[in-house]
Amino acid sequence: ITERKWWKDGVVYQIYPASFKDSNGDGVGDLGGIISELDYIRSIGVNIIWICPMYDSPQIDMGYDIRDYEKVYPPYGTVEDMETLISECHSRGMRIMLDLVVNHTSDQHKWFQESRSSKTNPKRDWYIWRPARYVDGVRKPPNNWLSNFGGSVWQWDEHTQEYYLHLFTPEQPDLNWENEETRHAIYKHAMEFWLERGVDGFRVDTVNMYSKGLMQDAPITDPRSEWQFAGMQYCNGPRMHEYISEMNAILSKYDAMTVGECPHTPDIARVLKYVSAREKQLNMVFQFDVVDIGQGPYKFQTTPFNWKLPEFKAAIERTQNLIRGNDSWTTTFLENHDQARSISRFASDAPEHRVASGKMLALMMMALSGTMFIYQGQELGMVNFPLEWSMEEYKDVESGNYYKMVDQRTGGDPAELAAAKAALQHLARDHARVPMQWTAGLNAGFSQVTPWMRVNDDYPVCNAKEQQADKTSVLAFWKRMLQLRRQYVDLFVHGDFELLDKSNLETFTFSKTWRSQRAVVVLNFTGKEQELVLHGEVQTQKAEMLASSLDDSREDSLAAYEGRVYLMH
Ligand code: TEU
Repeated sequence: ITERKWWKDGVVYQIYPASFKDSNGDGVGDLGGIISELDYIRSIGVNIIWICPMYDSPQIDMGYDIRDYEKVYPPYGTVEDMETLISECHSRGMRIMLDLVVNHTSDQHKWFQESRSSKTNPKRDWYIWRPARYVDGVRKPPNNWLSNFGGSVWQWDEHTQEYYLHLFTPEQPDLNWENEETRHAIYKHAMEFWLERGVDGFRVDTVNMYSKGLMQDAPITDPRSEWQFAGMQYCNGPRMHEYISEMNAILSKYDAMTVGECPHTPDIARVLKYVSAREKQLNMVFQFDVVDIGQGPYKFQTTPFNWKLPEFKAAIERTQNLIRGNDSWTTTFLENHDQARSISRFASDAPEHRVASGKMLALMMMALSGTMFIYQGQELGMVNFPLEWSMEEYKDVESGNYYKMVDQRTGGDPAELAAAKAALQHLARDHARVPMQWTAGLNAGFSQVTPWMRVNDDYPVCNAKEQQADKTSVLAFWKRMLQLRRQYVDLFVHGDFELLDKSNLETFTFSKTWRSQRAVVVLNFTGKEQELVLHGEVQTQKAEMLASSLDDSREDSLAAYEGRVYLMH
């Protein structure tokens, strides 16, 4: 029996500072805006907030390029404002997590400025520098790795005539974790500085990328490109667990919660090394099985809705089964700042289905085990912005780079560019980053002035103010679902998951079991009525409906995008 740590039953609300609420009239969200809406957040029924990077940064990758760990990005506020935010959370009985981004820094961080100044600088080894290779007299980087945002992971530095490694943009050089002094500086400045100020935990960015191993060439999966996908090379390197144990020793002194981002790790045994309590590494991880669905090998090289429901179910099953018979823990989430909106991706954002889809997905999440994470606006059923919006509205470096790459590679082929745009409309990170929709008023109540990203067109029909006053809203339904989750915490947060209709293409049925308690969830993932079947042995039991996502549920069939949960007796 595993210990019930405080974070297990937690519901986390993720905040994107730039797009949550602008309190000082500059078109960008800020800490004052977050503080002013803490009561709103608490009213949903969540008890932990996670805020995306609010550190000082040149914002090449929206704050995931940190210039100074101990300073706040001035448009967001100051360290004093952070102290206020922390105490305002605590006085409401809520906890607060920050984003810990320590695989890389900004190229404007003073550590990197020193490191690049000369080959003999004491901080040279704090980053990953390598000499060039020469092939037929032509200068080449040390290997063929493709960066997460396109191009090589190596950037040539004229001044010292070497390459440095950047798994993300060239403005995000990777720190050298092999250097012990570097690691201790990271712990002190990025972790302890904030733990001392009372933060309750961290979402640990790209946690499995610190140890790079031998950095050998990746296999060729895209013959058209010089740079190859290398996630399997740079994730989960040989010293990973040693580094995380070291971090854990500090974090556990503060009883801090950790959730690590763990991409490219299909092997469950490997995931367990991170999340099994006895390993003393991380409390839980985000795996990408569910949110990667429908993405091409290069994310946007795909067509929208090319996947089938059984893939989605299998992905959920994999992350749910992580806790089965283990001392490990898991997470449940469908959205974050790197993902397009879940209604648009997994159900339907057509005006006639948006509300039903949002409620159905809320009901599903309510019943899944693990710590739950909700992304700002998900509680309102916010959806992707439309295809008609021009490329100008996409601000994310990943989206822009991809579109440029297609443009260059195809010589501006209109059909190729249209396909790229369609993929971006479906999958781009920008959809999560448009302003939060507070009211039907000016700029959706986000700001008094024109916001840094355009407000989605649907704010008059999808905003917090109107949903707070409407008992049939997506928001009202989320509140009900979070109450139900608390009421049956053993069953829904800790219970065992079992998939009951593996290959059905229209519905998703699963059961949750905790000792003698059992619930069955049925979800219709189509816009058509479906027959109601409670699969498996549960058919012989008496089913009591605990909730439906529709107000007028029919006895024997599920309406379009309806979800229900039954308690079995
Ligand atoms: O993302 C890391 C990551 O694994 C990426 O592959 C991510 O999936 C990306 O969004 C691809 O679309 C984290 C942050 O969440 C992200 O916002 C940052 O851009 C990135 O690290 C670099 O710090």
